[in-house]
Amino acid sequence: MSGPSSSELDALRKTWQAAGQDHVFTFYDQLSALEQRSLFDQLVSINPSRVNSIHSAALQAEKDATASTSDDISPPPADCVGTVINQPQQAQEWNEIGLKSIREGKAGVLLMAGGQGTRLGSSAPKGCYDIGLPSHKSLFQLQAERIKRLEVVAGAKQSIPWYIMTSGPTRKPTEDFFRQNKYFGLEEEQIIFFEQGVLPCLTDDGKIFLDTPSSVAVAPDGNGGLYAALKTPLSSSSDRTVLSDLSSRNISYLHAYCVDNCLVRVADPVFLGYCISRGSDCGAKVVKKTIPTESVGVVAQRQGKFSVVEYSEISKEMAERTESGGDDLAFRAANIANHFYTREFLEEVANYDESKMPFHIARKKIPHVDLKSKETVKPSKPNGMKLEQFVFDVFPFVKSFALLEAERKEEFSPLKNAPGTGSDDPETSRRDLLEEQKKWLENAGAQIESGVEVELSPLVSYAGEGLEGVKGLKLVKSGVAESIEELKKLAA
Ligand code: UD2
Repeated sequence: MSGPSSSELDALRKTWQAAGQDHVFTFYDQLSALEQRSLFDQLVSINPSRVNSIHSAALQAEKDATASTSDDISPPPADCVGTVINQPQQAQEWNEIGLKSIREGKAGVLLMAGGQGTRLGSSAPKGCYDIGLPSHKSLFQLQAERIKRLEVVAGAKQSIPWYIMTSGPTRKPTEDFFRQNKYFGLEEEQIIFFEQGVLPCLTDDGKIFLDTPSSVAVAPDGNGGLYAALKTPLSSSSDRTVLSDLSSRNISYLHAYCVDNCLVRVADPVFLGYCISRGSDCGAKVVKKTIPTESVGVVAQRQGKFSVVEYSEISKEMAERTESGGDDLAFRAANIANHFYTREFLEEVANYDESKMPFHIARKKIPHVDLKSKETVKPSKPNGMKLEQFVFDVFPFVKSFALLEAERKEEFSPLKNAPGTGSDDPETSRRDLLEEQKKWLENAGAQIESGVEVELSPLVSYAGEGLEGVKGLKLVKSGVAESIEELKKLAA
């Protein structure tokens, strides 16, 4: 591999000097030819003055957020809020509309799986995680099987496309995992991997970190990187993008969700149907905030525009306020990163200037090379920042917003923390999934002996349907059922 010419190198150095970031060349002359090439290529792919602008804008946005007052914030207007809680008839109507969109091949799924899951303490992509179910299925497998089942339930003529957003650190292991597991029974062509961008990690005063003498430390640009990634070629050898693929498949509606929720109803027909019936261009599914002090962001309005408001941004009085005539909190729409989009809306947003949506600062522990000693430093407390866009920061630009309230126990149990933490960890995920399936079986008329643990494959039931055959069964053995016949074998 040939190294860069001296004129190429000079031109690059000048660009980085002009941006005040040329310390990234500190070790350049000591590197092997291969390392020099690799650093050169990485630096060519980064625009240091763009990084400086993003850094200044993010600092400004942080200041503005601190200065903003809670007077600007109001609960979502009642006319855009729907609920499935205790509304089975209504949910059924929306379900039919959603199933029709799936049957007609108009619905697709967008998975945000570019995060690194550092809190979980696993280096593999979060979707590969085994939450300890009897079947040991990974989160990716549960989601794939729900898609497969839904195609059957809807009587779909074509498969539901599944767009999976990865990032530099997660792309290869994610693709390898799917290949090794034969795409969990889905067609290879229905799964489309794409990659979000990365941004350099910065010191508090905006200097780019090196993570080795020959590479800049980078991190994914946040789940809001989704929008720019929609128009990025899927690979270096193709012009195809997510947007062009959506258009060629004639997909009109998308359900987007986070990888780490074991209860997620992928391509949820009820949510799709609700948003479609309202003619909305974007929607959010939320769950009820349990108590006023719960640390979750809520969907609300800021100066009349939809937004996610952090718990720290609303006063105690606002957090405790209830809706007139009821006990429900006025600010209760807890965000679970579960969104609906029309394709037209995504096409519009993907072409926004990047400064239209803010970059947020995440202060983190960033391992790096010390420029003087050349030693690797592994900090024990935050020493710098990652810059991220948030997926919900498009809400202010939505023309017709739809908010759907779902039952937390049925739809949301996120995996955020390491085993044994006691909340949002693998044990709570496992517990909540098995508990939900137990309820489906009991609702269908089965009895489950105390201490017996039955896991139902998503291929048997997507959301409690299709269990007519279990009526009257007394389940006395623990196990995994991949079919109703297997379930019957667990009965007395
Ligand atoms: C997210 C939401 C939060 C709440 C919570 C519920 C955002 C910004 N915050 O918080 O409001 O709904 O989830 O679980 O949406 N991801 C990427 N690329 C990235 C970073 C993250 O694809 O660069 C994905 C990640 O793989 C995951 C999702 O986004 O599927 C949420 O990421 P997270 O766990 O970092 O977000 P969290 O818990 O801070």
